[in-house]
Amino acid sequence: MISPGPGLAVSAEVSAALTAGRPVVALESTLIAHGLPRPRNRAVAVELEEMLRERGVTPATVAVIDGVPTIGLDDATLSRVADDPAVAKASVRDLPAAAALRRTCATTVASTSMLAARAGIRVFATGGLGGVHRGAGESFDESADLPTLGGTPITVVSAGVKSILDVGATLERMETLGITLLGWRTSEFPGFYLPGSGHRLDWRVDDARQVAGTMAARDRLGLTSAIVVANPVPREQALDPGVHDRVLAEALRRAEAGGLRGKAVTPFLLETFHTETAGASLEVNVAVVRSNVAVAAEIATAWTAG
Ligand code: PSU
Ligand code: MN
Repeated sequence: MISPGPGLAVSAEVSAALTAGRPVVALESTLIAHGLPRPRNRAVAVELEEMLRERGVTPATVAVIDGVPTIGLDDATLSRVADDPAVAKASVRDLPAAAALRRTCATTVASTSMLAARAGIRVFATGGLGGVHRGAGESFDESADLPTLGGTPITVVSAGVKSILDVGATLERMETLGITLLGWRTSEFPGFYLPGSGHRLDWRVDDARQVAGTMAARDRLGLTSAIVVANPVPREQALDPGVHDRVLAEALRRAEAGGLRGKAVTPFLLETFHTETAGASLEVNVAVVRSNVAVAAEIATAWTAG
């Protein structure tokens, strides 16, 4: 029997699926509210949920609605999160204040993982994880996604970490934090907009049953850390590497010149990519998330099949 932790609202649909042991995949809302431009963002949010339903999987989009961490949004709430520019970005540390002040917030990989795990959900699909930013040795800018995943027993499907980050440093931190890292049909860590990052992976899996087996073994060992399944963007849908490198340099220069700090950095870099590539990076970002949702559906199905 699933008993969601207190302080959560779990939709009837998600709650019924969990209780019956049917597959459920969590989806985050920061990607929707702050990672993709309006109005495309709402269409993508709806499409991702439909993709899961077509595969017999219950979608559980997570957000904070009027202060209440909510697992599984109805159409009106999903539209509100996508459409309202006042919706804030909430990591784990923001949840208590958002609850007390009854704010509506989008949840990051960190807060979505923590809330989904608390509701009994085992699999989550996103685009790319947050990680260690370039220049973090000075700025100390490391996403709260990493330490949260170090202590949250969920399986996250992502296309690696966003290439705007220091990928090598992020991999080192994932090692330190005990996050299990599996390459999905690859031995190279993916580069979000690009299929590869040049960094090798220790573990490769080729089907969802191997991931479910890894999850079961993790549980038997009493570990409470996340498993990250790194799924490269399909090669034919990736960004042109030359365009990628040029735009990345420009985006980093603008972030530096603008003195950007804190949680504004990642949305700024992503938006600069979308404008500077005339929407090409946006299409890649959407392709990345679709591909991750498809893999997450397979994993959630394999997990419930036992
Ligand atoms: N993946 C995407 N687009 C996004 C994000 C991930 O394709 O916008 C979001 C996630 O919510 C992730 C956040 O948790 O970016 C990281 O933000 P920060 O670096 O401030 O922790
Ligand atoms: Mn940061």
